Amino acid sequence: MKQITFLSMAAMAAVTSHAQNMRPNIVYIMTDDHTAQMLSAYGNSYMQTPNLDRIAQEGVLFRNSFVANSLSGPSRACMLTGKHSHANGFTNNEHGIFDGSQQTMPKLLRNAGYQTAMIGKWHLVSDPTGFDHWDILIGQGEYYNPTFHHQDGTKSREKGYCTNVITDKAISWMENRDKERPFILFVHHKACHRDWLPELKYLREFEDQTFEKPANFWDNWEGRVAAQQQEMSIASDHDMDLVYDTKAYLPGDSTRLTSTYINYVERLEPELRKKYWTFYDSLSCDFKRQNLKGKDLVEWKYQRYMRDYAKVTRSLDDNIGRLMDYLRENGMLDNTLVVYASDQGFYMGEHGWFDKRFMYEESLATPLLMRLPDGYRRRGEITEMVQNIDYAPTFLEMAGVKIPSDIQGRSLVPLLKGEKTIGKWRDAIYYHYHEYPAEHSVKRHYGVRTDRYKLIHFYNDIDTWELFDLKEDPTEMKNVYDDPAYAKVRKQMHARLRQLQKMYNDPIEETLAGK
Ligand code: SGN
Ligand code: CA
Repeated sequence: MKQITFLSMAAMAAVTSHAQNMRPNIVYIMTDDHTAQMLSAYGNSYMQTPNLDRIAQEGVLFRNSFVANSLSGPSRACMLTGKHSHANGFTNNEHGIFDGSQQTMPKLLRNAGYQTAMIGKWHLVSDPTGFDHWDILIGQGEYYNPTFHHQDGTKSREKGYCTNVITDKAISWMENRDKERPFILFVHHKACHRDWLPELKYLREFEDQTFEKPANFWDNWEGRVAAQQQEMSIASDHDMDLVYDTKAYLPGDSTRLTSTYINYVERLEPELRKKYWTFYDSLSCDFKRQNLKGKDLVEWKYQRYMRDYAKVTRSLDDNIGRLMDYLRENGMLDNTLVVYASDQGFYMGEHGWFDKRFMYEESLATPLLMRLPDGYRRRGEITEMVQNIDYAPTFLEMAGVKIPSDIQGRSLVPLLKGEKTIGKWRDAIYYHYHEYPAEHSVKRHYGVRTDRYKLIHFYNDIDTWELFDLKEDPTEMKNVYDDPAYAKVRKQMHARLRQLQKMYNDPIEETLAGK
């Protein structure tokens, strides 16, 4: 009898260790401000991204992938906690300090035996918690020879282009990890954030390309009061700065040489710096000579913006390839979930804008691609609505860790296994943006999006509602909130919004109503 017990325990131990060995590694790659319009797997892209596309070809592409709050720090906090901003406490970049003592997904994975590492842009102000290893950029970080804040408290300037340096660090950490245990590695790039400083080998890339402006570039924001008051317009020199953003300066002008922009470039070694200035000096001279005005000037700014963003994204795609090659060559792909996401989407001229923040489609969305480990059979496009609060429960479930009941996101595992979800998946997502007053002047707002409609309330020093019919008006040019034909939809969407605010425990609408 005793022997049987002994045997069954041994067998159990074997099963457990087998199950443990099957726990996938997770490589979570997140970029900054990379948008689906600049990722060819999404179609209609302004540029080719072959390495990113390969992840989608071999895995899955989420067609309806959204964030809960379209801004860096808040988005990262949602991802780490699986909770909306009001619940994790980090609502905005300006005043937020992430409470690192709270429950996070990396902490739960670490408790379950995972090795945890965070490399690159962190942007949550307090030091990272829950990681065996971290090595982060300070704030937004720098493109050239970026300074890193190391786990031992020291800081040092690392040689190279930021996207390459982050990839090098990620690979080196994987090389030196404990190969007996699963891991989760967060690789957080600075690319493609403003002010789009290219890797020097790509300075001339895309220079022959003319990008076609989106059809709603000259949007006058009629019927959308908050949109009229933003400060993220490409046409406006106040919003998109000629020197900082589009690098049009008077070469040798010393007043220009004191700007933040110059300081970023001065980080380069003298030889590379010379190469940089030679290129942009010549562009600037050409710009002055043309003496552009009105729409011609805006067109010039648009092309500069698109070209530099594309250059930065080109280096990013190269580095995705490099990281994937490492996983492939080391035989890790069968047992690794690779996730590619951005902290939010971005405007590439839609509505005349750059930046993000609004609950309109381009910045509510984020690219989301996954290459799946063995045992997850779904391939191709997934159309269910997913959100960045879903990543935490997904990783926990895949790692065999119980999902705590206070996590607000939903595990994507049923979708990744190819299970039928008809009638079982969410039919609406909730969004809440809090950072106002702040740069780019986007009013505070919250809202609900279903597969067909979107209702948004802008509040604080404004009180306006917007309703869009995404089928009839996919580019959100026509606010139908006051259109009698939509009275019923409006009522239904209000009810759905109240339900979601209740479900997620965000009392904002009641607070505003003075209840
Ligand atoms: C910086 C940028 C803004 C950007 C915010 C937030 N200005 O402040 O354009 O909206 O970051 O971006 S810059 O002059 O510093 O480039 S986020 O992605 O980090 O949330
Ligand atoms: Ca961002």
